[in-house]
Amino acid sequence: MTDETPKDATSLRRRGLLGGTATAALAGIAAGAGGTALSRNALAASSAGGLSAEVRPGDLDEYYGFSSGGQTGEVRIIGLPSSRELIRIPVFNRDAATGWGITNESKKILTENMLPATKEFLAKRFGGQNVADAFDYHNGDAHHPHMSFTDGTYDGRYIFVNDKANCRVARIRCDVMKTDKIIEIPNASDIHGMRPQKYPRTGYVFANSEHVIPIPNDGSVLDDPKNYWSVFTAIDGDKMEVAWQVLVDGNLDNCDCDYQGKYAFSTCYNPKKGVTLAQMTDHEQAWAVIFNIKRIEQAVASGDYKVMSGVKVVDGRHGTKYTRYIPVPNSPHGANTAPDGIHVVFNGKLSPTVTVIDVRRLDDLFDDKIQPRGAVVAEPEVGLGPLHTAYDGRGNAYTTVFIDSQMVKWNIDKAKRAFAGEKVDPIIQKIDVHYQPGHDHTTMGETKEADGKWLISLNKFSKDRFINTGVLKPENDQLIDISGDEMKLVHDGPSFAEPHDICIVHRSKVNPISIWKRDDPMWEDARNQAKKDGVKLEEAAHVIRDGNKVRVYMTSNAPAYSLDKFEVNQGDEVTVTITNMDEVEDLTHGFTLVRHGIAMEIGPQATASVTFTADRPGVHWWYCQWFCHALHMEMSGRMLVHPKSV
Ligand code: CUK
Ligand code: CUA
Repeated sequence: MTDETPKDATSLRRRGLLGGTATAALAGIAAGAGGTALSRNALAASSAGGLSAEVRPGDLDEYYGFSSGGQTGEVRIIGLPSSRELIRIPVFNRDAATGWGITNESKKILTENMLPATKEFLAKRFGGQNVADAFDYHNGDAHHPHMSFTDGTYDGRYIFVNDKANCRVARIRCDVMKTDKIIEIPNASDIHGMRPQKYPRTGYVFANSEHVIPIPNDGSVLDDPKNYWSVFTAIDGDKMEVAWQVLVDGNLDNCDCDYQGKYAFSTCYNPKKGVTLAQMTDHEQAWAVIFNIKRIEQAVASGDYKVMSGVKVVDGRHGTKYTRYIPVPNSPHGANTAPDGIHVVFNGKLSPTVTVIDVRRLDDLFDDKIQPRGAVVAEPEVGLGPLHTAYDGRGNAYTTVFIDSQMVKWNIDKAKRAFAGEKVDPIIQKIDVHYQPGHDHTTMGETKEADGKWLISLNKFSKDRFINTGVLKPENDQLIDISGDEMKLVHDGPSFAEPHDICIVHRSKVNPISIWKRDDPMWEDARNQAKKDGVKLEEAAHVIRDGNKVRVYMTSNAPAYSLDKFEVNQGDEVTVTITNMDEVEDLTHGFTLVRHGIAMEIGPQATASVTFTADRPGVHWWYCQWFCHALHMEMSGRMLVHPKSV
């Protein structure tokens, strides 16, 4: 371990920190709570020049922030710099507003690409007879929303986002801002870090499996962590299928990739594969794992893999030609590629340092011309608890330090010179954030077009920053102006549990439509069924009986549906398909069936459908729940359910 030991003897400092992580963290919170620092920041924001976060009534924001909803399982669109929440996109959650998880179209997306074992498990758990009844998981944990790339910058096609809780990756179509694919990743314990390929395009979506598990996880290996592994997954982002996986030593945390299309990177903690907190942290060093994409693709092409759960898995453990393990101080968290296309930062978390590598040295690393640590070009000490780093495109980096509750601005070039022995301090400025920041993100900062205007700090605690909301407080997403020489905190933005990450995209990159196209694939099944039933969705006012299945087709035109009643028998399986014929922007109708747990959104020119069993004899009103017209309250109809004759 001599020349492989991190040059900076951070282990010593880290030990002090680790010795009482909880205490230190608590102390950090207490320290951050001081009122002086906060008023200082607020003053700084209001006095000097710089950018304004004010977006006046009727004015539009410059950026889209795609913010992960964490354990709410959704993605939110935040307008920046105003920090106004604009809309929520349901992904892994159920959503009462739009009927996500209730409509046939959303259920299909939620369930169609589940692993067979999951379908079986959920069918038993929820007592369903088929997948649609069995439904999906009821929760999700969305951490990392990122836009698809073409040639190193956002291309406005998709947002991809992971579900840590139930091992899924979803794709959101940016033309309509709706989720269109969700896949479940096999051989993984949980899917955490996730980034799209930057170059030449996305392409792959890279996803990390975090906790180590036996593979296959069939009960033949239990408490034998030496036989636990994690996998690095490359998903084909066009097809939304797993392209390949790589078997890895240790827990993979966050990932990123280069601007050349050659390498992907993951932080990797728990190298000894511990399964308790004490074991997971009982070592001084972990790794940044480098994946050689070309070599892995060659392995897949030439057959150097094993098929596990239907997926080609390449062995990328220590000593193989597919990966390199760069020792970094324990236990790294964020992985962030700089917009210069050269530097990648691995954030120390339990070490006060961040480790910077130069991607131009990676060819030599894979050819064994240099030692793994030979790729490291800087390792500045930034503060306690570095988690994530963002960039301004002017050579500066901004690292969140969780325990110190600060945002740290440092210069990459100066950090390199200091690492080379020059007496220079890379730290430019530290400001308090409120409190305990996790991710940070700059405008366009994960692309080659980083514009260095705004930085957002996603803080895990808000404590005293807002009026008291009771036991559960909002998080605090703070907006920082980085356009000048000094960081200036300009806005506090409360958010609900809990955005881990936000992807900030200039509005020129995104161009959603306002009215659906009638041939959209979203309701292809409904279109096909209507065709079989001889019904034109656009002119529908039909009740088709097919055994005990009843298909009800109608249209909506403000303020009426084309049917004001339909009749079915108790026990019938009823499918209601509604096409919104209004062609007016923003004119969404709905369908809420009383006492049936059914509600759905039907956007302009969209078709939506829902299937249920008519089990309650009687008269049941349905109504439109989107306020659409002066006669919106009258927009309703009746379902008559005839009792089963005895
Ligand atoms: S992780 Cu949450 S603060 Cu899931 Cu990106 Cu670092
Ligand atoms: Cu249609 Cu309210």
